[in-house]
Amino acid sequence: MKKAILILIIVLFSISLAACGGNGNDGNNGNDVSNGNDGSDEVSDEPKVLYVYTWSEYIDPDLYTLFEEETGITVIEDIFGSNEDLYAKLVAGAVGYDVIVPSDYMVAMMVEEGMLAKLDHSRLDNLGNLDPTFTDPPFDPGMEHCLPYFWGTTGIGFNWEDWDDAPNSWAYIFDPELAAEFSGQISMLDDMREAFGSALIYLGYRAGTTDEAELAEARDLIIGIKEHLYSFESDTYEDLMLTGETRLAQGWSGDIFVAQGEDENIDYIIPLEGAVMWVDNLCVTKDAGEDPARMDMIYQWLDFLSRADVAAQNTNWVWYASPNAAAEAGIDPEILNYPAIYPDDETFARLQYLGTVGDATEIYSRMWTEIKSAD
Ligand code: N2P
Repeated sequence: MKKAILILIIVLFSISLAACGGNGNDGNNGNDVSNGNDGSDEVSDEPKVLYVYTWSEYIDPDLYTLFEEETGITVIEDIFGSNEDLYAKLVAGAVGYDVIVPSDYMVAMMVEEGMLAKLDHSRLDNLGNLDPTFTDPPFDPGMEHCLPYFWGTTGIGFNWEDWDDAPNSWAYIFDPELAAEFSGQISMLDDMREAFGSALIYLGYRAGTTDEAELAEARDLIIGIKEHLYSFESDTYEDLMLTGETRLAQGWSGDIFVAQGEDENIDYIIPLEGAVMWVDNLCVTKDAGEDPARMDMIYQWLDFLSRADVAAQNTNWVWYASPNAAAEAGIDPEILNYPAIYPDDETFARLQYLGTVGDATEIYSRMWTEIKSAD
């Protein structure tokens, strides 16, 4: 990872970081996944359970087993499909989740709203493994609340059976004439900020704009191609590509590369117009932070994931780029040298963070509903 480029990333994020604010999200019903731990010091025979709330297929499942063998702690995973789903669930009162995995802009929102616990760095032995470029992010200065987990981009998944040259433009999804060629066989992420982000980039606007007219243009663009979509889908879109039900997908780099492992014709491209990049983070919920017994398990989990061998194994399974510098020696060279995973300078210059949008979240939410309900 070239330093100048990474500094550029941070600067770009800083620019896109607008004032944080509530997003007026209604949320869904609260959920209590409490592990019944009362935080007392009494020795207990109760099984030790850690609850994580994360994205689908975002960890090598063998690592849950290894962690349990080493510590006796069982990890129970619950899945969300977007940062907004995660936020809504917590705001609605869900308690019991220990570690959550929000992206950059959502970390900033959650910090602003006091939803995250602070980390005691003295309890994390492996912090030195992290690439310094990721240890003072603008969305969480000094990693006060979260540790970086993986980073990646949002581009286009495609199947080489359909192409002589790769579909290197968002036009293949957003231009109605081009999209008609794969009518009914295109998926977009069921993710408000990501859907708008790619559409805005195609239109030449900032992925995290707060301008209502620009957002309306992006909304109309998506509504204009909606008839050609198979679905909005974030958790299983790579499976739809594998079964051939979809031929093009707006998607996240690693998910599509994992599908490529099962079908070599599937590939991923960062379009010429540019793309969104994100950093996902391991954060601790406020309620977990108030329980010393839960925090004991959480520090073990965060430190385990930050170990060089564990981070390398994890990257080799998920195919997302790791912020763990010490892991590089153990990462498959094919991944390290893959430009769509570790982009070159020229590609990096075309990437942007979504950034927080403050009160404009309400505009996004309203227009996202309009997109979803359009015929
Ligand atoms: C993994 C999803 C990656 C999360 N399946 C994108 N922020």
